[in-house]
Amino acid sequence: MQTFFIVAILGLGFLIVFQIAKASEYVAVLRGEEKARKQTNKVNAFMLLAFLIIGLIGVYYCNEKLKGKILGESASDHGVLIDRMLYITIALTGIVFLITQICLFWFSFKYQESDKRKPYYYPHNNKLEMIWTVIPAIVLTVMVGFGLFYWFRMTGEAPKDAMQVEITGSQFKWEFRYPGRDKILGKKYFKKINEAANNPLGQLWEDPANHDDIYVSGEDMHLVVNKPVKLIINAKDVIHDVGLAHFRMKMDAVPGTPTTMWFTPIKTTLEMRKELNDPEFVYEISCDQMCGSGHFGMRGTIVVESQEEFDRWMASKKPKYYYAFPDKDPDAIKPMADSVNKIAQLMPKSK
Ligand SMILES: [Cu+2]
Repeated sequence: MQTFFIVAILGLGFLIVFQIAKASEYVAVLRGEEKARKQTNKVNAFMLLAFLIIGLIGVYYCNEKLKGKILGESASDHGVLIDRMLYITIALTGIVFLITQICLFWFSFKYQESDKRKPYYYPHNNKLEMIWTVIPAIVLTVMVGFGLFYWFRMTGEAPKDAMQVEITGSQFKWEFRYPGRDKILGKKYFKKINEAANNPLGQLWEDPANHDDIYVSGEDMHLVVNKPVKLIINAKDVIHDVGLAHFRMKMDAVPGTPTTMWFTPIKTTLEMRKELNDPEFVYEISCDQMCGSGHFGMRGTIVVESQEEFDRWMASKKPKYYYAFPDKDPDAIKPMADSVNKIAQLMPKSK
């Protein structure tokens, strides 16, 4: 039914345009070609001017309407730089946009065809060509240069004291891994991925660096305020993207090719809640690549907290290794050994 209506509306629209075109053709014949053309020209010139004015009012209106709807101040050090770059770009392109659009439409109106003047033939001016080629080229080069500078900084080597968190995307969830006490993420191999055997990331258990790695999924990622964090980003199936809008960071998660980025969170979750007056506020991870039917639900959350709070949280976690090999877990072995001893003590001593 809907398709029928769309086709019918399109058909009617075509008919109307066709009829108008035909009617104006007859009018032109009746009135005389020349006169009709001049009149159309006048109408066009006026409509161009109207378009400029209505368009500019529209731009202003949209701005007013959407004020305050964008994200607040950035919550990371790199985000501050990104925001500044964005505002400079918007300001520069905004000024150029206004000047060029006003000139385009105003000149079309002002210099419309008139019997009172003859057009001046001005085909070429090298100097002008140079000016409007070289100046934008320089400005754009500087802007791209800044972009590249920040890009290399954010994807480059993280500071020595940075904490590491591995984040792995899959349809449709995020999994996090912390390197544990040794501060080294153990080696992985995708063929070892086995959810049933407590190895969802394919950690190679023969690598001792894996034995203290903490695996977290289905809950918040925890980060420490004012401490640089390097994210090591992976994907298990298709391309995902770690989008951290509050920190103004994002990076693709590509299967088989780990990507990295680093930043320093500068506000804790609690500080943000106070600042935004929103007790429900959480930092979000959104998947920024269309990755399948559940893409919209690939939302992760991040808690930014003090070092003490982070340490407390970390202390409550058990390395994945002990889930895969419970017999190696000291916390599990000790009570077991204790109860064996107790039973042995209670047993009547054989003679
Ligand atoms: Cu995704």
